[in-house]
Amino acid sequence: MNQELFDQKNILIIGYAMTGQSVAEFLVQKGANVTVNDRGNLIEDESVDALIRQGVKFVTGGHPLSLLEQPWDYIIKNPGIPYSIDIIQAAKQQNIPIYTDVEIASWIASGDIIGITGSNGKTTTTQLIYNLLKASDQFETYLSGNIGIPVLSQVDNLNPKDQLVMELSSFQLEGTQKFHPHIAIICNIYEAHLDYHQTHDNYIQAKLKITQNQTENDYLIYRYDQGELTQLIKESGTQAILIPFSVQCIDDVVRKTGVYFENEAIYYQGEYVMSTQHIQLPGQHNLENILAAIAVAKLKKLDSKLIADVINQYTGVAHRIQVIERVAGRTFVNDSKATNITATITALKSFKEPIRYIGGGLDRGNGFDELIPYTGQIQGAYLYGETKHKMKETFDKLPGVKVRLFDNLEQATEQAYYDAQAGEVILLSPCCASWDQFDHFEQRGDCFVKTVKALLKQQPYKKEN
Ligand code: UMA
Repeated sequence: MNQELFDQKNILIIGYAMTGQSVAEFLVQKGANVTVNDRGNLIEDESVDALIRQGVKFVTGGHPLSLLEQPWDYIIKNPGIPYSIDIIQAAKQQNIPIYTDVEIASWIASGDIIGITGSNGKTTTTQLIYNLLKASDQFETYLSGNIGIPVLSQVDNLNPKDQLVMELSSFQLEGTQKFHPHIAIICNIYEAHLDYHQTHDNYIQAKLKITQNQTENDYLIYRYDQGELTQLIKESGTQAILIPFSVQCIDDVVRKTGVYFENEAIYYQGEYVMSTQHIQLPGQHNLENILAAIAVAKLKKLDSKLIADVINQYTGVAHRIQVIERVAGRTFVNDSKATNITATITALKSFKEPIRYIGGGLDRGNGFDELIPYTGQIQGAYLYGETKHKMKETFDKLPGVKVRLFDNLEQATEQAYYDAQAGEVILLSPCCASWDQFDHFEQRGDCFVKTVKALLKQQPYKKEN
């Protein structure tokens, strides 16, 4: 490792939380002089005391511009903080380099980086790739990134033959300069995170950074069925070998170079890999995630039998169209990770049964009418959070859908629980970020699961219902 990148360097970490903590712990080990700055107070965080004992300084409760009067070698920014905040803008003007943990990791990581991005499905795809590679005895495999494991907590473990599987958000990719995955995957691109990136084009450019440093010895796996993405990849000038995946558009290009679904089976460059008969994940979107993961497994020369075993065993990611209970003919589904319209459309498309829909959350300024074509099965809408009135405007346009408003998720879940009939799906797929009432979507999903389980205990359904 290039110790001189860190040793005795003056480094300012902006934004603590999981990422900032891992960056501070990493840098302390490498001999850097570290200061952490967060707008929060970090009072109850035990990790702060441990780092203070190791010489890390903390400036909390805001982002004073006076911090920039010190001679920083560079800043490492938490991906959750937008580039638009004053201190980042001021640092840019002073030409202080600003990096993310993903960029730092790419300077020093041994082994192959497999980077996965996309608007939806990237967590499932990342998990599948990790499970597949982990099942092989050819190399060690590590998991990291947006999935909830900061990458700098992993890089010191890596040897040259190892595989580092990284879920990458647009927040993490924006601002990368040297980041260079050997295999990159773009699951799909839809409109998302406009509040962070300001324009759709900025968002797309951030996503495409995943391939900016790839060479003709690297691979880019991407969704072929999405014409816009195929076009963007052509225009990006990527040097990587292209591997398209496709469920719908099976042509000569895909058959020769890609991975695809045909006749209830999955094929890789013309070779049969597995039947789809025993796959447990629901929906076409999951089939696409599986195709992308199989492309990686095949590039890593995994045996088709092993691939089929791993894929067939997999039942899904927590909080992502996750069936949490099937009771008295009712199916309770936690899709708390659906923080945007496309993700909720995907959830609505995954079921054929009538749906009790629970949604709402942080208001990012968008409307919800794009949901309308996918709402045919919705019997009742149980809305809460900042967006409940805006969502009501959309659901009021649907004949026969009873719309009710609540103060919080518990109340909305309770009413949906009482109204649900046998044969129905009770779906939390909020279509909004959680931050108006929760710290993160996991907390929101846990709240839903807890409420459902408590109701099942206290007010079990009568047999005849
Ligand atoms: N903060 C400031 N100033 C600001 C804004 C925030 O100081 O103006 C501080 C907050 O007080 C907080 C920290 O910055 O202390 C940000 O907290 P966080 O929870 O966002 O950060 P982490 O725990 O480090 O989580 C981040 C990712 N969060 C985001 O990108 C918003 C996690 O992705 C990721 O798992 C983790 O790093 C490890 O890599 C979460 C996410 O929601 C799951 N990602 C978005 C998504 O998937 O849509 C992109």
